[in-house]
Order: sequence, then structure tokens, then C-alpha cells
Amino acid sequence: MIQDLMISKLIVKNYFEKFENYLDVDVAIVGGGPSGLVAGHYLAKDGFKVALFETKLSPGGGMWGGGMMFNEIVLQKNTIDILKDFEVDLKDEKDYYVVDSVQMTSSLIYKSSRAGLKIFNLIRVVDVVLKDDSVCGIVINWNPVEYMSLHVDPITVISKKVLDATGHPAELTSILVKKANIKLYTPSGKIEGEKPMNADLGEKETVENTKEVFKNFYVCGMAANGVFGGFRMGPIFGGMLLSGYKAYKILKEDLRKG
Ligand code: 48H
Repeated sequence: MIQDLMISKLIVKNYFEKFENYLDVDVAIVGGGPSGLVAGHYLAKDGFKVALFETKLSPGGGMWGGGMMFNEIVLQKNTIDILKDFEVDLKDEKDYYVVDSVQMTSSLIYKSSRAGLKIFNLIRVVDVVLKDDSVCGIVINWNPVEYMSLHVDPITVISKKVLDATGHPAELTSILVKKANIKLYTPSGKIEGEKPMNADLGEKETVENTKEVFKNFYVCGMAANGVFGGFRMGPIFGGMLLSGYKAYKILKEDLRKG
């Protein structure tokens, strides 16, 4: 006979074991779009302790919907190594690959989770922990609490590094700039703001702009372009994967330096 009480106990026990273990991590990734998932996948695969917090029910960000809800993803050929790691079916279209967006997105989630990335959905990151002019954690709350503006205090996750992968709004960097009187490592010291559409420049800039933007605080994907003033690129996703991969490489090196 199935025991109702046991089902509840197993959910609660396993969730809280996982949650408690991931309150102190090497990297806290904020946002589960393509760039954050790719960064998390490779970091976890290398043995780092990484938690990804996604405010929505489903991670995947802007990848599910392809372009204008046509659920196909276009990627440049230089993403082949990453695409192979995620084992997706590629349609070869001369200079590009095309992948079904549902397969691509679910593979990013599945493979990163299998690699050891701990994904916490329905949790919104609402602040950073700042000590001695250095970011050393994030502040989290349940999405519905934030959504309904309930007066419930959040809790803290301690992390050696924080990666803002929140997409176009660069939400966490905005919070950091608004609340702490600090200068970012951008030309103006502030958020430069995303530029209009230019797929070619936008794709290059996404990778270039993936870097540390404040002590222990990094940006990738569209957040990187928003923060450093890059162009948007529309529905092409190579730059997002390559940005996530670059974030992984930088974070790995910086974590090893200590
Ligand atoms: C927890 C949060 C919070 C928060 C946001 O937008 P994304 O898909 O991000 P990227 O940068 O990996 O990919 C961008 C791509 O999807 C895109 O929009 C492109 C290529 N646009 C080009 C163009 O020209 O329009 O994912 C970000 C994720 C989302 O799932 C959010 O729900 C989540 O971050 N998020 N999670 N706490 N405070 N803010």
C-alpha cells in the first residue's frame, strides 16, 4: 500500500538535505537561461559546487520559444563542441546548425543536472551579500512571495563567486548598482545599457562582455551585453552558449587562484 505520509516525508527530507547542502557554494548562478545553464554544466562537471536559482517554474529562459514562438534554434558552426556535449540532433544548414528548441532547452537542463549542477526553481534572487567591497553571496526568496509582495524576509546563500545570468534586465547587477555605492568595471562605472539589434556585433560582444564586473561578481549572456553596452542579436543562440562556456573558463581559473 502506498503510504501518503511517507511521500510527504521523502519530499521534505530530500529537499531540505539538498537545500541545506547548497547554502554554501563555490558559484551561485542567478538565472537558468542558456548561458547560465552552460556555465553551470561545465563547472559542475569539473567538480565545483554550483547552485543555479531560477525564479520561474521551468528553467530554460528565452530558449523554449525559438524566434517569435517558432520553436527552432539557430546556432553558428563554432558551437559544435558544446552542441556535441549536449547530444542534440543537428540539422546542417550551410553556415548554421538548426536544433529543435524544446530538445535543445531540455537537454541543457537535463545534462547540466546530470553533471551535478543543483537547480533550484521557483526561487528569486533579490539581493547580493556585500562585505569589504566584495560580493560573497546572494539573497533568495520564494518567487510567489516576491510576486505577491508578501512581507516575508529572505534568506542568504554564501558563495565564493556569483554569476548574473538574468538575461536582458541584468537584474542582479542592477540591484548591486542601485543599492551599493560601488563602481562596476565598465567604462562609466555604471550599467551601460543594451544597444539595438545587430546580430553580428551582438554575438561577438556577448562573448567579449562575459567577465567579472565587480569583485567576485560576473556577468554572462544578455546580462553581459546589457551591463557592458553590447548590441542585441535576436534569435541566434551561439553567443549564449559560448558566453556560458567563457564564464565557466573564467570562473574555474579564478576559483583555482583562490
Ligand atoms: C532568479 C531570474 C532572476 C532573478 C531573471 O533571458 P535568458 O534566456 O538569459 P540568457 O542570457 O542566458 O539568454 C538570453 C536569450 O534567451 C535571449 O533572450 C536572446 C538571445 N535575446 C536576443 C534578443 O535580441 O532578444 O534567461 C534568464 C533567466 C530567466 O529564466 C529568468 O526567469 C531568470 O533568468 N531570472 N532567476 N532570480 N532575480 N531574474
